[in-house]
Amino acid sequence: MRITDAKVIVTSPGRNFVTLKITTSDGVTGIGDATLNGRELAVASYLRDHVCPLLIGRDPARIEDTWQYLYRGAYWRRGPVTMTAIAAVDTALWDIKGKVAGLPVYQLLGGRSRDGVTVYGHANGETIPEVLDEVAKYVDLGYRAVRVQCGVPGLDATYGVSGDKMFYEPADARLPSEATWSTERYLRVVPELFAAVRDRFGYDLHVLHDIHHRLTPIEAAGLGARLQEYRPFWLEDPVPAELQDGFRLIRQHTTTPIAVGEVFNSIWDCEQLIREQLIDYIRATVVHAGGITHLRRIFDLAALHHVRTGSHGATDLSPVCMSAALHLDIAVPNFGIQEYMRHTEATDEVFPHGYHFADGYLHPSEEPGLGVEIDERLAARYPYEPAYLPVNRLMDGSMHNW
Ligand code: CS2
Ligand code: MG
Repeated sequence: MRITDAKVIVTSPGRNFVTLKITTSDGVTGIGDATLNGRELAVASYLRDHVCPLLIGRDPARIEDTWQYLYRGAYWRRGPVTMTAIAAVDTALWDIKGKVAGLPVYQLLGGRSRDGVTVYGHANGETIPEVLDEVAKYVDLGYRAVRVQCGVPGLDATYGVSGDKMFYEPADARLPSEATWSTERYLRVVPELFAAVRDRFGYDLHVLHDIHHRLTPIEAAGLGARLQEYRPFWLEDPVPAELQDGFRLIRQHTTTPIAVGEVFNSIWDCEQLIREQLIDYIRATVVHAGGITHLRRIFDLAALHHVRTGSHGATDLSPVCMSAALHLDIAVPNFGIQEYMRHTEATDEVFPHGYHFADGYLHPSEEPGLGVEIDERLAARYPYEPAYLPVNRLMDGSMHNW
């Protein structure tokens, strides 16, 4: 069996997705998510212009060798574009391997370690009462875990709060929209939010919150200590994580669990964080961290250091990524939780898949491979539309982190 075709499909059923489709001489096909929100065409070009030509004629069964060939062969290693492109190839090859073996991919990863993949939904609102009503909807749907995000009085917009409650799409404009940020106002609201959630829903529900890279380590330390009584399941991305040492400062002041890593693209982005147990959950994903092959290495390193998985699962990661993530989630020994921002009906129609939600869990497809396909005819109806993530400025106009 040889790879005979590798093509990139860019489609925008409500938001942009990039998908790699690999076809073999036996007619078996595999797909991989290559979506990088706000920089989609960079990955599409990296694949079309620099990777796909190298795949033709290769043995699709040689997943590890292809991974090493693309990683080492690039010379310029790592980075979100390169690792998202490699991830798409890797994911597509695992899809093919599962189809050829006649097994769902998780069976090739050691089989089930659990009955289902615990997921969390996103409750958000401009005000705390609005958030509480959204939490109630997720509890009614059977979720065991909910992320809570609310508006900050005096700020027009903030991360995680959107008009559409079920489908959060941050890439909201053809040029980056500009939001204003105030750490002081934010730090006043979050403890009130947690107190209200615990007061109404008690302590059996897992409650998560995403700080989205906006604090300094000492600010995050203070917030973690302040929230301790409300037992957050995790505080996510408390600070930008280029400085892995910075998390030592947070750890000195609070036992509130920390999750980080959705923007990471290789094991080296988190090696110190994991080795020194500076975090409790690693959020790296199949689509941005080099695919199933590399993400499994990250998860295995995490397992050695008491760190659990908590993969990113936002709307801008396609159902192809979610399908692949669930095969890892159901198999790894140190699974923590899986983010599950639902996709729109239009997206689900373009990417028919076999995973399903029941009783607070997502269940991977039992079909051979990943259990997801792309309807190319339907995909062609949704041409690419430029869309950028917002940027954040402080009240004085200084650039901050969105
Ligand atoms: C967020 C994402 O889901 C999350 O935890 O951090 O919504 C993130 O903002 C987007 O994936 C960026 O494209
Ligand atoms: Mg996040």
